[in-house]
Amino acid sequence: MAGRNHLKVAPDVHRALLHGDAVVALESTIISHGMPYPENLQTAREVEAIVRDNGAIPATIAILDGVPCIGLDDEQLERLAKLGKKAQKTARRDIPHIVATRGNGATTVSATMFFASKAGIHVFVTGGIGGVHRHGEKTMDISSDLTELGRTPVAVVSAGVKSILDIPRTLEFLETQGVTIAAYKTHEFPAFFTESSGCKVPCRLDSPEDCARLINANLNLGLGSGMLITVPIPKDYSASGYMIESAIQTALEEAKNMNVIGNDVTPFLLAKVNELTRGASLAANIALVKNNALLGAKIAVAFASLKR
Ligand code: PSU
Ligand code: MN
Repeated sequence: MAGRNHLKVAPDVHRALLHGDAVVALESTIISHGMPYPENLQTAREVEAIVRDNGAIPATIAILDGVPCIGLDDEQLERLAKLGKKAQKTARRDIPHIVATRGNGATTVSATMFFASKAGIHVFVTGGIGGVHRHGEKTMDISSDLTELGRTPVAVVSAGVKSILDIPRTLEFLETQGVTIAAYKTHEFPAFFTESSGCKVPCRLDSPEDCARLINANLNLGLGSGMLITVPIPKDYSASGYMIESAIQTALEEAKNMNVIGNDVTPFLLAKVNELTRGASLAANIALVKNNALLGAKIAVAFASLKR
């Protein structure tokens, strides 16, 4: 496969792929930019442990010293967590630059999907994906996660997109890109911190086996596009979810009043929401990522057994 020689695949990931065993890809921007140290390192380790405990091999993906790594050992995980925002947030378009300059890149959903696909991994777990920003119809600020989903056959397990984005337009864009969207045990598209966005999803799946069959059909047909499997935030955290949601509304008002625009909007909103909820948003974020990892591992196991 083109590009595969340029990847460094961790020994346990390599072995699993060779034997057709279950593997789950994990992104690294969530570690470097999505959470503060040391919660980021602890969460990354716990997520990997959940994947292992449920029968799959975790492959956290990042570019270290210019080398795209498929699977990180504990030392590399710690290095990335400590680098934090000093690592470059790396989307698809940034990959050649980070590799050519031997930089350290924390991969977003788009770059992680690209590398997972090159390595032959079909299941990928994250917290939330990027989307169409509010006023995206004017600014054209649309995450490359959405176009990657249209062109790369990897299934992304996530809790949907945050309501700081424009969720209906995000779903329209995904439809245009031909991305299959399925919701787990519901017909609602989740809004990250809450289980409901008010938007419906055409396909409902009720078991890891259902998910595995959907992934298998997509691959067998050679559609070439990716899919989004959404999982609502666990019930224990959805109460704080609604509190966080109202903080998001307050933060949006404040951003408007203070004339915060463009790329400054998202960091402003997230910082404000964290402050307003006194850390509840971080706890909810960690809980939903772990919940996604649990399902993702089960899907990868079901998918591997379909292939035997
Ligand atoms: N959404 C979240 N948490 C995250 C991200 C998105 O709820 O950590 C990260 C992911 O790595 C995602 C990226 O791929 O942000 C999207 O960034 P952008 O909007 O710049 O494409
Ligand atoms: Mn953007």
